[in-house]
Amino acid sequence: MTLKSILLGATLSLAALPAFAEIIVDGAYARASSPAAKVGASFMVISNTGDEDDRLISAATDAADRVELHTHVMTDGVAKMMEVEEGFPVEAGGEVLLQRGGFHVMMMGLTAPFVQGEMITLTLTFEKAGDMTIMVPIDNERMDGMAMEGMDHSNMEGMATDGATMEGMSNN
Ligand SMILES: [Cu+2]
Repeated sequence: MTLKSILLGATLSLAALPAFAEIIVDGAYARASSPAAKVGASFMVISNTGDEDDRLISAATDAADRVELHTHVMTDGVAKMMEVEEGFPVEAGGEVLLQRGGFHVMMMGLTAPFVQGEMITLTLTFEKAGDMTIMVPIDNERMDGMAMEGMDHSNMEGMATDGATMEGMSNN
């Protein structure tokens, strides 16, 4: 084999390397607003350390009958949840924050109450990276993010510390 053909081979194999999306999920937790609640939501930080844009397109869990990807929109000063059918984009080298008052994984028809400290299994499906199954701790008491969901006044304290909490998260 000549040097030239070795170099050519190396170039070809480099060119053949596919772009990839490498997904990391951090700080996931799930909560329901009360023990009797039939719906719950999960929040997390999704990072893409790969070199290809990706997208969370769906999620599934056996803890609920149905799972949707939601966001909050303001309509006439009232926060409402809406399904995001195209999913959540996670660009190459970027991250997307699923947090209270914003993007979240919505679980409807909970098969059992969300008990503080227990775990649920959540499978996230990405357009490029495929399926990723994670264990998500239930933390009904967590206060971070913008607590816009519902009219739960116990969240007022959490709202007051939003800025600090979010700054802390982005420094991770
Ligand atoms: Cu929702």
